[in-house]
Amino acid sequence: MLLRIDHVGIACENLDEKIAYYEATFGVTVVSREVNEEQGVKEAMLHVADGEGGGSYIQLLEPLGPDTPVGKFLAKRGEGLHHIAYGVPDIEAAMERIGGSGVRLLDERPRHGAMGTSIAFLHPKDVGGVLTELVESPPRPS
Ligand code: CMX
Ligand code: CO
Repeated sequence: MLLRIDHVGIACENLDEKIAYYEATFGVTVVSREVNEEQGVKEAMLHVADGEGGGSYIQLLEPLGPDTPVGKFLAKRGEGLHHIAYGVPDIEAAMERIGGSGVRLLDERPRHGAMGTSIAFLHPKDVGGVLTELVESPPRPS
């Protein structure tokens, strides 16, 4: 059911500074920068690797304000690992199956994620304390 680790989401105070740090330290490059008002974030995706199921990335997240998921997280816990995101082939099927097992879905239907993806979150309290995101990537050009 899971294709790969699509990305790890990392909360930070200053996106530009954190991008520069990741580029200098790990030699990764930014492949997308977006503002996602619905998620309350300014974000960058840094490419790590490509596999059969698609790419894997580091997602750096700066909150658009204090009253957003990442803003609240920073105030409570400070900078660091915010969520893990798994690639799935069919997000609606995955949500139905995982939701049916009793895990609370934070989204009733898929929302828009970075780079044209569809995303949905699972409640961290039902996943052993780990905020978990499901990601369906758009079809790759053949
Ligand atoms: N990882 C693990 N636990 C988390 C967490 C996280 N990222 N964020 C919150 N929690 C925990 C809190 O520590 C708290 O636990 P305690 O009650 O034991 O202290 C509990 O969950 C409730 O947290 P809260 O601070 O009261 O925050 P809310 O309940 O208002 O919101 C959550 C938490 C997960 C429902 C909310 O952050 C959410 O809906 N997240 C999904 C959307 C999102 O994160 N978008 C940004 C990323 C976008 C992207 O990846 O593209
Ligand atoms: Co994410």
